[in-house]
Amino acid sequence: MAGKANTQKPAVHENGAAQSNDAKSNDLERNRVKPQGEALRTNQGVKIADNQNTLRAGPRGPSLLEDFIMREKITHFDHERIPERIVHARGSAAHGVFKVYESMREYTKAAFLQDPATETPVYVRFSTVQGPRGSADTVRDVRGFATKFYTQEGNFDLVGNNMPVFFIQDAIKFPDFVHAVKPEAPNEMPTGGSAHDTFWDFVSLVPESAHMVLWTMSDRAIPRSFRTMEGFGVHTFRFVNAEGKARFVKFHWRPVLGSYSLLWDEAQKLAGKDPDFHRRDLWEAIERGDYPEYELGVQIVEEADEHKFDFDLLDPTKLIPEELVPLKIIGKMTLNRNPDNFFAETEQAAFHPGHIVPGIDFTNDPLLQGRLFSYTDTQISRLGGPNFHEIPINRPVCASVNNQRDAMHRQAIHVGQASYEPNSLNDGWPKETDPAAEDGGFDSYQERVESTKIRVRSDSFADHFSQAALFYNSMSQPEKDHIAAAYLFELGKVTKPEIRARQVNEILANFDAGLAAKVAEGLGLPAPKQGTARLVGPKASPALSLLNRVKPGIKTRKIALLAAPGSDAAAIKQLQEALKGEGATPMLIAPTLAGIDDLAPDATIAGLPSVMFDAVIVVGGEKGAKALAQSGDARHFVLEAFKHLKAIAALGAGRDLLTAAQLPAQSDGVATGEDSQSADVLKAFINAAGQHRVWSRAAQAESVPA
Ligand code: HDE
Repeated sequence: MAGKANTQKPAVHENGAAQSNDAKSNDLERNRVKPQGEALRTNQGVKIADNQNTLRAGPRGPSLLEDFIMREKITHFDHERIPERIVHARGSAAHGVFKVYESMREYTKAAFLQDPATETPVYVRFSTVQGPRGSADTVRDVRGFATKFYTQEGNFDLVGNNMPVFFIQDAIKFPDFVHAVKPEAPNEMPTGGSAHDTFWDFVSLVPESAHMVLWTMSDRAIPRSFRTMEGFGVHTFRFVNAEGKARFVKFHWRPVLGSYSLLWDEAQKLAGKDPDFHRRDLWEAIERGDYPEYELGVQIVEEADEHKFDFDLLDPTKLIPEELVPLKIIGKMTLNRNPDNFFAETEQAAFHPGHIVPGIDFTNDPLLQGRLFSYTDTQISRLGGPNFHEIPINRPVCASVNNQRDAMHRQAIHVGQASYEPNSLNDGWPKETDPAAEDGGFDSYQERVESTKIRVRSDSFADHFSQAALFYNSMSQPEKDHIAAAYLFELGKVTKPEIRARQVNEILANFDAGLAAKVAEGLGLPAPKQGTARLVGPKASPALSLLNRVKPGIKTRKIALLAAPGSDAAAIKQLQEALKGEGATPMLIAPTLAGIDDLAPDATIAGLPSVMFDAVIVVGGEKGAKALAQSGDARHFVLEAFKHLKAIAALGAGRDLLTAAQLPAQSDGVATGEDSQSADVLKAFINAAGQHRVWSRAAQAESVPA
């Protein structure tokens, strides 16, 4: 029996009831422990006199069990680790805010999407999927893009990926898929990658994976930065407005700086040179004040149009081409604060696609339906019980009072006799809230469902290849080349010839004969027969090519100024200023940390090699240039930058380094000039760097060793 509905504003309690926009900050502030001025104490509050020596029987005698200080410290240490996430174990996160550009009232009653003046705190965690917590950032993998919106009506988690589709159509296949992609059981190899037998065995037997595997073989799987990576909610959700009208919705995140990827050679090298490459990039950008920004876009489909497509909106292996349903940009998220403590915030953050608020609802996507079970379940073992919502990073900014009680690690101290409802002992509180009221209670969208209980995949999920063809056809030539190279790399690492052949003949040949033939040739296989799959729908969607996602300018690009003692310090200062003026991050890199006149290099060439930069300028000045030309590291630096299609400038005597590295005399994206302070060279360089890569140099770069 339901109690009397509460039409008042939700009850407010002391733990997390703040209603202001910095509610989350304040909430976290209450839990911040600052050691300044504090005495060292035990967990029971006893001041510690000696933190260096165990209590022992005599200076050379055995340690005593009695030492409660040592025992407490070591016991706590012994339990410092919690289970890492089964998937998405490797990640980093940041705080920020979200604001809608204009009211979305027409489409949804979600409070945080009503008013451009409302600033909603967010916490966003980016991740890889396959590797453990300590694995490298730049592996070929899907990236998680999980956002927790701390709205005034409770938490809304948009737990998405950087690709708009998924490998499987039904949640029951998820453990199989994850077992296949994770390091193999006998030897726990490989770490962080999918280039191994079990992954390709599984996906070659599961044609529904064709589309997503193609995405993971594309440049999307090796992003340049979390800051320049798109995000997608993947599933079709629902928006529901105050009148109860529902529409289908797909969520997208679009980075304001545009989207860019690494090259595979770069990604592999970075995995060794800086396994924290993405983590560091995000952290440093926020510390610098270059706050990452992402626009939220939605594709909205009227209920009446549900069956208008060549695919099923409930099928998570399909995207809605933007040319069919344009993206409506509705707001912006800005990440503006790094966490204080990785474990307390990022590791303990518990995302869940089932965390939704009034105005947003689910669909029957069978993958989403399974996720709705999985995410709470996994937190119970990862975070040690069902009270993980009380961990500061997970707490909503509004009240969360109910009659749930007890369980491991309970923080709230519930006051009063009644922990049930209805009750009279507490005047019936806490009470339900009428959905029709202002700040109404959550009311599930009423969808008519009447059918046979059945274990079956809908026929409307049967087309596995049309959208793979759509994606491949939408790629530019360099992107197509990268895809072929990625299949070759990965399948080349598969030890069982029959698995390689199956992927080529049963999967690739069904969506693109040219790609299949190219990969077959590389693998030494006979050219496959044309696939039998019938391909339907649009042939291409230009919005899918990353080359169409380049935004002009060099804002936040990392640019190496290569110099040595004797380089032209005045020119360096002028370059630093000019590049900073464009919003870029110039860094002075030299063979050693010895000063260049009054300038201190930021790092050595060996410490920050070319793969850590977007572009490079070799500074002028006879003596410095001579030292660079004689340095193997410096020659390698420019060779690699050339090979990785980065913009290069060489000023004055700095040109000698290009000659010493035996780079071609003329090349696209290489600006040179006699003068060590040339405005024209700088302009040409900035133009080239703004393109991110000099694709027209690709053929020339192929012959350059690096
Ligand atoms: Fe997840 N997924 N997933 N997933 N997922 C987890 O939850 C799961 C799926 C995604 O930064 C786990 O807290 C199932 C799709 C992200 O903390 C786990 C299925 C998409 C993150 C889990 C899927 C995702 C996770 C592991 C198929 C994109 C990291 C730890 C039915 C839309 C969130 C955890 C973070 C994490 C289960 C499929 C995205 C085990 C059963 C599709 C971004 O609960």
